[in-house]
Amino acid sequence: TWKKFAATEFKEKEAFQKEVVKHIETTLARSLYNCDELAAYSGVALAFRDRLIIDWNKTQQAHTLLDQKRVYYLSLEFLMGRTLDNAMLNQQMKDTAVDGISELGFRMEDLIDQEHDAALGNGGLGRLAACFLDSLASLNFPAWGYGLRYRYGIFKQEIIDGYQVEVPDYWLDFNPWEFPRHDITVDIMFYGHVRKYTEEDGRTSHVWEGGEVVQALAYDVPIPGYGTPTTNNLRLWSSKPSTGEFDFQKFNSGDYESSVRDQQRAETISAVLYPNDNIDVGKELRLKQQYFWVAASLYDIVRRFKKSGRAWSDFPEQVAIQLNDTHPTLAIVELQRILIDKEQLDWDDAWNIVTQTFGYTNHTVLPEALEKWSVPLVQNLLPRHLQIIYEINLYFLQTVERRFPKDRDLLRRVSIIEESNPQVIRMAYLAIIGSKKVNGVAELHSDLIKSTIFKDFVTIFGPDKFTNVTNGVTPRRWLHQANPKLSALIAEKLGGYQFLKDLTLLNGLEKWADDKDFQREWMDIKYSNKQRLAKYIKETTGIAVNPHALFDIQVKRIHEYKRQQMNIFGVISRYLALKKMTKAERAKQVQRVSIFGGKAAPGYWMAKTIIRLITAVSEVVNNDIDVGDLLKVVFIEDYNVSKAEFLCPASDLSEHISTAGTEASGTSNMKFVLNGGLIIGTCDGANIEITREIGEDRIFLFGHLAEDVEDLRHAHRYGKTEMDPALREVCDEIQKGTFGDPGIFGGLIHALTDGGDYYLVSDDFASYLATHKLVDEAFKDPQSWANKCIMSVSAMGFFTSDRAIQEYAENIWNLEPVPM
Ligand code: 26W
Repeated sequence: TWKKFAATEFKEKEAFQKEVVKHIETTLARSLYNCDELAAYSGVALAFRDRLIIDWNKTQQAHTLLDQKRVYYLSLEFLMGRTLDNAMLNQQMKDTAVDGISELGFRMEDLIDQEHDAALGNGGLGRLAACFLDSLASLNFPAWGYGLRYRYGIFKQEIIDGYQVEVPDYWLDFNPWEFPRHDITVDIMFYGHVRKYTEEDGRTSHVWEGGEVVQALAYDVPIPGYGTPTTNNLRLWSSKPSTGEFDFQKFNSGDYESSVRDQQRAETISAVLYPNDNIDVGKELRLKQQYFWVAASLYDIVRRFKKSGRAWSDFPEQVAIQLNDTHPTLAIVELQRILIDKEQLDWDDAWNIVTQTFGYTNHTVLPEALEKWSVPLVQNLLPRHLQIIYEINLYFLQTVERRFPKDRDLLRRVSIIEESNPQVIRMAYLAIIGSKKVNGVAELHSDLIKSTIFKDFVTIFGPDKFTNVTNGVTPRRWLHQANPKLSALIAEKLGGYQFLKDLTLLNGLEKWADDKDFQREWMDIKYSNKQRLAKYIKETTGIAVNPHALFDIQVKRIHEYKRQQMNIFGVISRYLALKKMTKAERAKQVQRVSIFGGKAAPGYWMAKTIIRLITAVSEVVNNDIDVGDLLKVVFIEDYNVSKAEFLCPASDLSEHISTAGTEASGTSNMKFVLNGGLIIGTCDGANIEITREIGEDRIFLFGHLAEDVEDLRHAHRYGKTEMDPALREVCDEIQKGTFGDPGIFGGLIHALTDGGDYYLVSDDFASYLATHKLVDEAFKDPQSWANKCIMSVSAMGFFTSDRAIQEYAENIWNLEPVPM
């Protein structure tokens, strides 16, 4: 009987329309007469959600029955963006839906625009996790993501009087893409104490007890693959008071406030995403978030494994857990605790299982971003975990000492505990020691971690433990969804959309790169994407930009190491040069629009000052009649995934200009090139591999190499450097007050002078400006420019996240796909 009534999916336009109307009238209780765009969006979303659920259930049943190895991707951030468009495209149903919805009187773009971004991440690391989920499902890998269901994602950025102002991002009013699982809860303990006792057989055991208990409630999000029914699961945990904990006694006796306070304290854990990118602040609530999420996830993973009835020694054959940076490193300690304290395994058997299960991905070498937790904090919050960490460290140091006797300094250097005051736990070291494999995210970065921050561990464990998996991006969202016209043009030439599943097929474009008609079609699409952006800029900022001008875009988190300050100094330099020119000279210049976007961490004062300088410069330059259309400067408010989707297709040039050796990989560099833009960049992160793939002639590289950085910094420290003259001129102009009260920008100037110019802006400035000149020259030759763009796209196959996931599956997880 069940089968007879099981849900079926719609395939035709009319069936789709029927589902939409049904949802609007019943699920949403609206009618034809009060159906606005939000209601229509909701109806479409619910109709697609139904289809997704069917595939999701089937996939999960199949994966459970097959009982193959699964991978669990633990990430504190999943920067998913919007879901509807992606769901329609992955199910290859968008055309039907667009048609169907227009007959109902709506435009699909408007409905898509109603959706709130799921912004549960800061930047690169969170978006990478989202691309990986897309690839895992598209390649039919059995995989789950585990994360936190923040009530507030990354703040919304408003620009008021030129300054960044943070506004809370409450995104959960209506979210059709998540399913609360009221039956899946885990009690999580904090604080308390450890009681030691002796078992009957004489062994010592430990119980952790007497702490405060908070409940984790699971919310599941379906993750569809492209062109396959495989639909994986993203499980996000939400915190609430444990049922035993909410004090009805207090409540009934009238002490409402204190009982409500308890509830709020529990809910605070998953309330808000920490808005820091690449900076560790070490707050207790953040540690609570980490343990809460890790403990709930491991409980869930272990529960699932135990249901299969296998022996513990099979655990690493059934389960791979990937740690997205060190944020989930406590999972290593928690699994060891479960195995020894709850499951009564011997330490060594347990530790063997643990170290075969985990993989650790490092995403940054910046020292200020490496997580360290204070020992007293951990002692108080997780007393049993601290004991286990000490023990892991003890056994580790003993083996090191046996292999390298008498090297006391080595022991000090590699100890998980740093002997500072207070002592701190080096989470990266714990992650390395507890994992089977450690990887960086681009070749240069993976080499750098081996030769710098993790050097000693390469000596101890040997080089094979350390590997590289260069990042990638999903071409479904970042080409097909973001740039449907270009995707269609490519499909027309390649005879279909297979390239979306095998991106190396793009190399078939090569033979069209010199074809004049093709170049024109290609550049027409670029132009229409630029027009759309120009319209958006006009509507949101009032600034009129000419879509024929060169669009130069730098969008990413604002950080000194990413050097947005160098970009805006370059813009000022260009402005000063234009001012000095005669009319005739100006007439020969390339028109440019410099576009910036990105959020500054709320407590990162320098980053906020950089934003302030950009807005100040735009104020002056955009209103200078001498300059007119030759130079416009725009700051796009509240850069997020949805905005990236219309910015990437609209660039002629994008900037990836970090100080060499500081940007682990970068992923927007890949998105921009994939959309037919050229890039200016340093020899850093994935820029290097992009150059290798597309060819040196198609990228504007400049600046010093990573290997020079140490010496250059040293020279600055000893006052052996003169500031670059062009940069000097820029600084003088700022200090003259051309861009408003120079006092505001004192910090930026100071960083270049007495501050020692840590990010080497002065050292790279001349080469940066010279390279921009080359860009101008290249842009004056539209045919050669178009050829460069097409040739670049044809060589981008390597940078799909499908390739990255395949490498993880083969070299790290030992994971097989499940064909559906
Ligand atoms: C503890 C504070 C904190 C928060 C976030 C430290 C570090 C992070 C992230 C690891 C920073 C991050 O997002 N790194 C970026 O990861 C991307 C994906 O691998 C890379 O492409 C970027 O180069 C890297 O900056």
